[in-house]
Amino acid sequence: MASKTPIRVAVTGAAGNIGYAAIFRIASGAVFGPDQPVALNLIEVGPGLNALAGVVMELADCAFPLLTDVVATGDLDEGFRDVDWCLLIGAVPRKDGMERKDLLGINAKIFVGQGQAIGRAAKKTVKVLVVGNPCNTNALIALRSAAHLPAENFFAMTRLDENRAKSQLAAKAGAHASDVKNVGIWGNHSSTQYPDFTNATIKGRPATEVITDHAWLKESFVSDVQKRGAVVIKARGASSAASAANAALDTLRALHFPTPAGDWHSVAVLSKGDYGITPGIMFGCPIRTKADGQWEIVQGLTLDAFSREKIAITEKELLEERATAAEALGIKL
Ligand code: NAX
Repeated sequence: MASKTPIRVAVTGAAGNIGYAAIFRIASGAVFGPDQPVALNLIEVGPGLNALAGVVMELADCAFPLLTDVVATGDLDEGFRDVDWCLLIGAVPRKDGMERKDLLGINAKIFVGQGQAIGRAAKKTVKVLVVGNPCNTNALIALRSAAHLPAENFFAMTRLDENRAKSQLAAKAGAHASDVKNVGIWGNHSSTQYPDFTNATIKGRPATEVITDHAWLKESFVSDVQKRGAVVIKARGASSAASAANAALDTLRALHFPTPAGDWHSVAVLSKGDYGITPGIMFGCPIRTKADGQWEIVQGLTLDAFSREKIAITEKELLEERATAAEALGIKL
């Protein structure tokens, strides 16, 4: 057993599809490194608690050298006690006949309770990544509910969209996904998101020089990334799970370790007005993680008229989501 203090990670929805695909990799050391012990606090509700008992048995059966202990619970205060990271995956899915407004209202209440419990029980330095949809607005609710915790430590996941965008640009350019860098996902994790190809690079060259079919970039590429989740659901009969878990782990790693020179990664953070975005919404944008663990929004990017127009659409949607959630909760967000 390595001698470092364990990093304690809480995961809600731990027995669900994404949770199940994520926690074994966290326990194996794939996120925080091969010499960093980890502890898992797994949180479920209802029938998920029965399934969770089996997941805990499987974790034991893996005999992971880095896993120090596992807490499995339905109690939020117990689940978030002294944690360093919260991965909030559990959320109520949209069902047939349910309006988007209803879904926002139901999940809004869940994230108030979780935010409050994180504020009470977690370490004051805790970082929170929200995956459960609508993840941007859920993250805003959690951070507003965890009153005294720094807003800088709350994030919503747009990394799956970034990974999808990189993969599609690489396929078009005949390159590998790892050759594609500087892809920023702006705005909401929804079909209004804007995957910015105008600042992307492929093998160090502007993507707009490598891919000369600009109509493809503006139309097919943007739309395919926006709708990729729906296409996966249609093919698989279930929403993206392994790729979503992988993106969640990529996000944790990207926020834990300094970003390599010249690169950046995408995640939604609380807008303070950078690039003219309305303050007070969780907005996807390109960020860099610094050596001290703090992060900064990448500054000085040129956003052309096309990009500005797309960003305005997703900004409008997030403002509407915030208003709907605030109305459902009867509070100001
Ligand atoms: P599943 O339905 O397989 O699992 C969800 C699990 O969460 C269930 O086990 C359920 O019991 C549990 N749960 C529900 N409410 C809870 C609560 N209040 N506290 C603790 N646990 C709770 O869904 P899964 O496929 O794992 O997806 C989880 C969430 O991720 C959904 O909201 C989904 O929309 C969202 N996604 C977000 C993505 C992103 O990029 N941000 C992409 C993938 C995914 O669509």
